Amino acid sequence: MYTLKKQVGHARRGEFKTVHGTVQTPAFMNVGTVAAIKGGLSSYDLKDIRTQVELCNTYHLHLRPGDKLIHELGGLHKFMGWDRPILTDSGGFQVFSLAKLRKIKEEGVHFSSHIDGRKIFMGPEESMQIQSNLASTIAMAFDECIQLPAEYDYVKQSCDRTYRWLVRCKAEMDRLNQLPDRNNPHQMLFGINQGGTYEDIRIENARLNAQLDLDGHAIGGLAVGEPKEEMYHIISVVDEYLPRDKPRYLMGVGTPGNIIEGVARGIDLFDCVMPSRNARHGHLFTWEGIRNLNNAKYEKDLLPIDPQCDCPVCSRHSRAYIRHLLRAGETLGQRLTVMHNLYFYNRLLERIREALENDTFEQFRAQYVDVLD
Ligand code: PRF
Ligand code: ZN
Repeated sequence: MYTLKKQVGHARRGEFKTVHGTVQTPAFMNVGTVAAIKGGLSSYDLKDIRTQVELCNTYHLHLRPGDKLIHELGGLHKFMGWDRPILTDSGGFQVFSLAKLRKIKEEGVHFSSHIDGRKIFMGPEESMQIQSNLASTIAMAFDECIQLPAEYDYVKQSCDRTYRWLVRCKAEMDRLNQLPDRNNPHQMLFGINQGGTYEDIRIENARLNAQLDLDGHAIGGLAVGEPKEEMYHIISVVDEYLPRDKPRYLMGVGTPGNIIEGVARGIDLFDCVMPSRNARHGHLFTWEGIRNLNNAKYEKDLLPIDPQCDCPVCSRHSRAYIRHLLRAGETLGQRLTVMHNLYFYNRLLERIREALENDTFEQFRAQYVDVLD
């Protein structure tokens, strides 16, 4: 259940209650695709870096180790040793970005596994069944994430189908939640708005999605190559049509600048691989902008990654040491940089929440939006 605590313009400071605890929003969800954060962070590390929600992937976990196994072992929370909320993405996006030889039909998608080439079928019912076996806190609807640029007619057809899939997802999730053997019989379902960059398709789709009684609404199909102004415009357009009393989630976005602008347009939840992926390549987020630790000038630098950061890494280690670890290919280097970057994102959202509470969001936005983009 979502409670709006304060609104500043379109920006929302809220609270989202789940069976696995309450999420303070706006929030950043940390991506742990295969039930692990890349870089070797454990679930107790995540608590140290103030993570509220972890995101895992239906597609990957279905392929390995298999959702039936996770169900048998008591669900994803028990399996991972993480007791806070988990959101699972539906497989829609991953099937389209990773799997080979896809064939999209009304009933769902036929594809080959990117691991062993095995032929698999996933439709809305299968996606819900897998997510129900995983027993995540929040399941995502099975959708098609359209690659841009795309023709109007294709986008229209695809969105109509994604909506029909959503109706099937809802019916299947309602059925699954009634089964006697579920590890989370209160699993929530979020719908996903699609429509490329066509305003009228986005609006029609958002209107239809809003009429279904869902637990939250995502905006998908953005940050797939369009200019950021176009993305911001679509968020503003869709914002008007989504229910005020449900959380809104912008999928796969983005830079700190994108997140600040998303919040300003009414978004409550975000996720992105950027902080962890960049970290593993030595690109660190700091309150002064991006710092590239591969740069030779850090060879003898005894300062922490970010002197303004109080994460477990910055309070202990120097740029020189971490640069050395990365260059030596030591896994500790990735672990430390990922920890810092995820902490930075979690703190960014905390500072945004504080700014909304203190009526200083516009100053915060002006101060950081360009530095952190
Ligand atoms: N759909 C799903 N997952 C996603 C996306 C989407 O459109 C995106 C788009 N940025 C990221 N992750 N199911
Ligand atoms: Zn730090």
